[in-house]
Amino acid sequence: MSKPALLSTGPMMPLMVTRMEDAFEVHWLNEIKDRDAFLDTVGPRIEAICTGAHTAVRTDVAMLSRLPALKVIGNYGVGYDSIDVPEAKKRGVIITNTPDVLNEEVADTAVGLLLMTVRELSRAEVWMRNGQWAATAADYPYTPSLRDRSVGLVGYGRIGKAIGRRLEAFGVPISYFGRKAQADVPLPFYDDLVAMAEDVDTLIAILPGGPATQNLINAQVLEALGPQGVLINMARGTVVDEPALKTALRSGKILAAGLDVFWNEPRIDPDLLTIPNLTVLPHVGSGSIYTRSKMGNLTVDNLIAYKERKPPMTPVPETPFKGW
Ligand code: 8YV
Repeated sequence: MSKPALLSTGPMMPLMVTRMEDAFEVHWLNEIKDRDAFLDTVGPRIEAICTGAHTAVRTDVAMLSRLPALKVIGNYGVGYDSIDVPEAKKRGVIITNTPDVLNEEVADTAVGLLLMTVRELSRAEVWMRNGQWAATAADYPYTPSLRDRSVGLVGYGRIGKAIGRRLEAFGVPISYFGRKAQADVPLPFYDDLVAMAEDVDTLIAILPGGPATQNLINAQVLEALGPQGVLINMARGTVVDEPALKTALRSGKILAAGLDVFWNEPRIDPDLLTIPNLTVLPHVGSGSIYTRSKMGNLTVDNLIAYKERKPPMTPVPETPFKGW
């Protein structure tokens, strides 16, 4: 049986490469010099795409219109904002993602970043490595604390709930922001983000990226969060107005921020790295060997389901499976 043609928009982890090359004729976009010529000649045969936020390639109208035989997109990650969903849907393409398998890992990282930011853990380590402990024989300056804080979760989906469970164990009260209140959730709910930012002093963003949430956390929200305010972003860079955040951090409008995600990853605004009250991580939320293996296998399982004309495990809600 001939192998269907698959386009990978960038490099993937070895276990995915092995399984994909076994089942498909794989073309690696990152290795193709003349993409235009490739899309002209091979594009019409491509039936599957494997993509992920780390490839920084948009599966947009320009790309989709060159792939008339496309049936399935396997997104390595839960967030699929790099894909033009309405266009894929219009073309009858099923999008799959990797929900649930990363919830606990991302929640662990979120709480880690929160503690790093509030208790200045990376700054304290740098201070010690630079010999300042030995030189000064002084305590590292006392830091802000998680004690007496209250957290507003910007997004209360599966990962938001996993973060909430952890914060409960930390004795930190939580509220949540969303479009509508969720049944059986006894927490304070806000559909007005400025109002929630006024009532809490810590925001954790964990909601989908894309046009609907672009710059949701803007100057007004940061102002409402106030001078003791801490912002943690585990979602997508696009949900935070980055220039407004820089101004708020530099002017003391908020106390500190911790970012795992940025505009223009991986070539982020270098000016961000000069801001001392900003803690940064290179988009490592789900980046453990354990969790990435589960995500990688689920991504390929979905693609192979197409090859075998079986139902995909995890199609996204916008493109429900109705047959191949
Ligand atoms: C991955 C993510 O970094 O799941 C997501 O949406 O952002 C991450 O877990 C990314 O998908 C890798 O491409």
